[in-house]
Amino acid sequence: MKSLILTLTAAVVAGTASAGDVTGKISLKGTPPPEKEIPMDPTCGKLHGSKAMTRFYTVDAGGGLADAVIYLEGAKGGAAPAGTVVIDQKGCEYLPYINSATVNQTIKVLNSDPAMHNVHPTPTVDGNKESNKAMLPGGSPLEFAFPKAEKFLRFKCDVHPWMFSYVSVFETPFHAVSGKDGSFKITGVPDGKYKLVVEHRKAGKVEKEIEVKGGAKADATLEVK
Ligand SMILES: [Cu+2]
Repeated sequence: MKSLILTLTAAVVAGTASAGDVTGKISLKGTPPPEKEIPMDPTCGKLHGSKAMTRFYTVDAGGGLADAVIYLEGAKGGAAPAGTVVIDQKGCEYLPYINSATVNQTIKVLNSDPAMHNVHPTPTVDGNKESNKAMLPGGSPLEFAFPKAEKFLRFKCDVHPWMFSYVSVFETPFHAVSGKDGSFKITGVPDGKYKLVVEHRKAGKVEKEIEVKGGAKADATLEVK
């Protein structure tokens, strides 16, 4: 009872516990090397339509870098992961290329192609299970979940050796992937001080200390390696 009263008093003194969104833009400095054309087989070439290219650096006209993973390192609290991470196989490519998930969150893989794929996650952290499942055209979605944190956990297709997608799995629910313009949003972050980390498969990593007070803005720049 005593601790309950103390807790209530603390809440009254602090006012309403506040949370907000951490938003910002990830930019790329430098000129990335040109992407390479992916030599697809004729069936996939037709399904893909346009030229298939690697997606190492996806940068828009304003210098915004897509596919960077942003997270609040070690941050506790927050809601359980909402919803499902969905990865589609379309035009013999995984979409999105880069994803983020919370441990044990459902990752659903679809097949929108009239072609067979083979979904093969290849985790490297103990406790995360490798599996390998064929997926016929129109097949039911496959579901995966990983109990351990792992950065850039790779999914590949054994039928099409160029097909890759990566899912970064976190203990904390506070993570996001930057969109086409480099922008990102991590929702519902309780007020406090955090270490924000930005990581990109090719451009490496930057960290910055941020303070959230009903939300925060945090831009970051990565450099071409
Ligand atoms: Cu495939």
